[in-house]
Amino acid sequence: MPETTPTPAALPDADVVREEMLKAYPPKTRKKRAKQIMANVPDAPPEIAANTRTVPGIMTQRGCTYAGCRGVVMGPIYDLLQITHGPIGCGFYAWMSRRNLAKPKDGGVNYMQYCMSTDMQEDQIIFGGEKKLKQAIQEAYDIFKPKAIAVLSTCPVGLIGDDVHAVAREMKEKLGINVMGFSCEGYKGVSQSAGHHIANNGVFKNIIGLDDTPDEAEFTINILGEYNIGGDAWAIDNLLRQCGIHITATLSGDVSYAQVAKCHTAMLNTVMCHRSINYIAEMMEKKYGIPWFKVNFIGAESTAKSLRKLAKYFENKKLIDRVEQVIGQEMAALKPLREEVTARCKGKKVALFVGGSRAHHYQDLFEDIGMEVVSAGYEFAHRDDYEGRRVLPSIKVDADTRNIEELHVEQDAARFRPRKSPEQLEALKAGGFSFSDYEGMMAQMKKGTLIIDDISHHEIEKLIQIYKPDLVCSGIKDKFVIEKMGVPCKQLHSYDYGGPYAGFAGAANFYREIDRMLSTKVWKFVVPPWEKEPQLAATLVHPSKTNGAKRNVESPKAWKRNAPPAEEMA
Ligand code: CFM
Repeated sequence: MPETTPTPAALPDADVVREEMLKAYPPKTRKKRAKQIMANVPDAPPEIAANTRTVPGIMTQRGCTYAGCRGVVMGPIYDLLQITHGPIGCGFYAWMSRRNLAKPKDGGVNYMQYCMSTDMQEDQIIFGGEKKLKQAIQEAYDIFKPKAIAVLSTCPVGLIGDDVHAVAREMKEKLGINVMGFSCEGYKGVSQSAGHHIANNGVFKNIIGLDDTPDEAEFTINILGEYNIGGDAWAIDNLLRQCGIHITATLSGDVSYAQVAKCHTAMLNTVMCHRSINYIAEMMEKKYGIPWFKVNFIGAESTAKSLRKLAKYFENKKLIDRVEQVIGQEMAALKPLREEVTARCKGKKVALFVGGSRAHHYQDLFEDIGMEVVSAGYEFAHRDDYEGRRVLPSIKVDADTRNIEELHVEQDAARFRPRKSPEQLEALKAGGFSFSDYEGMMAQMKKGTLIIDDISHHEIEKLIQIYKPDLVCSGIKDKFVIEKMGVPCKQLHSYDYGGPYAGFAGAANFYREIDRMLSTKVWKFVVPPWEKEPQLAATLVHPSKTNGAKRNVESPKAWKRNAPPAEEMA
């Protein structure tokens, strides 16, 4: 995007909005948040403080390390029996609370329907839980006879020092199946992101490479970082089948243990969610010689782009023609709906605050129907997801990241097999192909849009007052606050029970959904509770200046009155 890209006319000045957001905070919080709220410059993305500790009390959307490991990456491997070692609450919250769907193939079992936990009690917290863990593994084995068992640790496990790895080794020996431990205690990192990394390490060490039998297909790929939320992986699979491309494994969405074990035999790794799985892509490249590149199957235009990239990689005329034919058919079928929805949605404003990749991916879907992204941010992504992978060497390793093991990976003497010759790779690169790269969210967003990392409730409220977006995309923790302010909120984690939204078929679902949400008249009838009832608001005053806390009582509608009018901010 050229430097001269104009700031969209309707956008308030991002720097002014930023000041407005920050001014309510106490000095320390203000200083920290100032590094996480940025006016975007697409050609020279500013450095953003991402993947740092959340300020306590700001009402973050983030989850914990255990959630990232157990819930996100491991959970969807449907026939891997997974036991949460910890009190029952953590296990319960990883039980079908994320909409990752699975249909086991060939009569396979599906353990995702179960919630298995050691249900630690006070006794184990005081005297240790290893004995109970062994019993649980034995019991699970006796009942289910699974191919493999994973043990996922929650906070108390690390605090009391249970050695889940020693227990796993012992039970592996005893039962003769793969038993693996994960030290993914909730506190291990600043968010679920640390859990992704721990899961990637565990899957790479303990599962990938166990079966060297390749799938019999001409073009085999893995989709890394696609979790089949609302059936997205199925939509992608259908599309790729039409083109003649075979998926060896989708990590991790509707995937079996056996598929993961042989995924190193594929000819290519494509990466959807860079944040959660770039580690596996990198490690597989080093060990097995599989190249990877970034794709995005969210949005019709980006799906077409990703398909073309795939066809180009395989350098096969028949495949290239087939892909063009599929794109042509699908785009033509989508056209009437896309035009109809665009006519109503064009120019409407949207803000997205989701996870570590969707806040970026879904911008393409909104672009399909002419909507304008005014602000976006991730919950827990790292600087490379904002600014692009070229900043990787300059990311400081702090105490929190040092906590997580970095695997030392080397070429596999017997199984390293470059999928392309150096000449072929060079020719592809010369043709504009980029391998092992992700340019990040900021390069794609317009100049002067507002980037907010780990957004707080206060900032969301300010954002809505100032930008008056027509739609916000977020998660369950914010959804109802946003909707009580009279703005529709689309959950982009669970999809609000909808989906799939991937591929061309998914794009059609999304266009319809957004059109409905923006066209309904209900939002103007919403009167938020704080307009009906008086609100108490406290102001911090330095103790030397007062004998007690100063208290302001805001009248109804005060929050609205106190907000600067949008025109002033423009
Ligand atoms: Fe990747 Fe995800 Fe996401 Fe993520 Fe997630 Fe998710 Fe997400 Mo919720 S792996 S970073 S930890 S795409 S659960 S399927 S929707 S926050 S944007």
